[in-house]
Amino acid sequence: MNDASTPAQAPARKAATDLFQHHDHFLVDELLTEEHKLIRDTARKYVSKHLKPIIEDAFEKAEFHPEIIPGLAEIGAFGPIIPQEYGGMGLDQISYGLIMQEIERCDSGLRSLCSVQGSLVMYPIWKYGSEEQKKKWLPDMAQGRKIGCFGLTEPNFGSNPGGMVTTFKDAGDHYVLNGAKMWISNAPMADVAVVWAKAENTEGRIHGLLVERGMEGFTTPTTHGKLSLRASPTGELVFDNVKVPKANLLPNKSGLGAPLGCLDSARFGIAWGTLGVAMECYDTALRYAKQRVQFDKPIAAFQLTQKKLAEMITEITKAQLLTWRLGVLRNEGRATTAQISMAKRNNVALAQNIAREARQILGGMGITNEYPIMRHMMNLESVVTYEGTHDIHLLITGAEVTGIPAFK
Ligand code: TGC
Ligand code: FAD
Repeated sequence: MNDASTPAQAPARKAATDLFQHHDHFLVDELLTEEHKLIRDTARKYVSKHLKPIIEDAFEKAEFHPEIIPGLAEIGAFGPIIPQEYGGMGLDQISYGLIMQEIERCDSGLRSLCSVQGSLVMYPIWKYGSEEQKKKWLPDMAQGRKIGCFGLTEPNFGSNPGGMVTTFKDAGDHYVLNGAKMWISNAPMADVAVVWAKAENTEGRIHGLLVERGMEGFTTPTTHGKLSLRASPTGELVFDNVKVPKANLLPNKSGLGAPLGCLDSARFGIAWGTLGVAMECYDTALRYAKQRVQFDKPIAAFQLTQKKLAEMITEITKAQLLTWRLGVLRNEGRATTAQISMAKRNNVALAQNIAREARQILGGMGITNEYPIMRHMMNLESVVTYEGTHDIHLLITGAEVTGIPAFK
């Protein structure tokens, strides 16, 4: 795929690697503080200089490049909202969202790395962990010296995690953990897994356990053959009588609400991230359409191309406002799970639609890795499924507006 050569008459790929142009149709930037803009622009420059040049190769070879980890830590990608006393940056929710927007502008798999590390591992340790657990893990994770993963999904329990069959039992001075998790981002390289399991001695109440690489009976086989999110390592977590020290149980919250609380934070990051994908695909298509000539005119001059572009920027603008408002509500501690669901669902679907239309504008070039669009399309097939599928988020909204949950 890397050998694909650009035909002489097609616009050069340079457009796709330049820094993103602002298409700020409703002056949404004015809603951001100077600090927000600085954080976003720093992330944007890092992504453009260090991530965009390696991503097509990493995706094609299904390889993760560990050398990007220190740079990601430097721009605050790992747990940006974690307080400084634990090594985080103590940023607000909008800053967190903007960093995810810039990273996912490059690739959803790279944003996955950061979502899992920050929202699904550091967040539960910070919110539900003991002081010792926070001190042991958070500073190293903020710097990317330790990588985490989050084990909720099981082979037979995806959308319905409450049915999980992974269990642990009290064995005196430790717990014994048995079961398996599937589809776990970062699993093959993680130093620690936040694992959700039912306690046998409390009628199956769900708890979080910190399971560390090297514990006897704990393995993390890699999942192969993914045609989506190829730059993000995925694996299983297998527990065969793993002895977990009692000090590794997250003591301050239990029940299904504990993992679902982490998902609120990660889904919020996805809402921002997929906005970045939509912006990148729109930007790529707009530049291409202005340069590509057919019937003696740039294709941007044809009404049907303009319809596509006009609809894209309209949807992006609406989503920017929705997502910014959600950030304000989260900063105020007022955002609900249903609001987060609506934003995650809306923004993933709009990114899918925009990517599909953008690919059409690029004609045949749209299917090559000379441009990022087809890769984004493939990635979005994971993003629309993980962290709650498109339909589960619809049902969460439906339950909120009717008061009647329709999941079961
Ligand atoms: P339900 O009865 O609604 O709730 C059970 C208990 O949880 C409480 N709760 C919450 N608490 C805190 N935050 C939230 N967001 C909460 N939502 C619910 C609720 O109050 C209740 O508490 P209690 O005390 O009454 O017991 O639960 P349900 O079993 O009916 O399920 C509802 C449903 C379907 C919405 C939920 O199970 C769900 O969201 N399913 C989707 C599963 C999912 O999103 N999995 C994601 C796995 S992780 C992942 O994909 C990572 S990908 C990362 C990457 O690579 O980027
Ligand atoms: P299912 O739950 O079997 O759903 C299949 C279909 O049935 C979907 O269309 C769904 O919407 C529909 N459906 C299910 N229930 C209902 C209902 N009540 N009403 C109507 N329709 C319904 N999980 C983790 O724990 N940690 C991770 O790090 C992680 N990373 C992932 C990375 C990737 C690349 C992928 C693909 C998944 C990852 N997941 C992770 C798992 C992910 O969260 C699940 O795939 C997701 O929750 C859906 O579960 P499932 O695949 O079992 O699908």
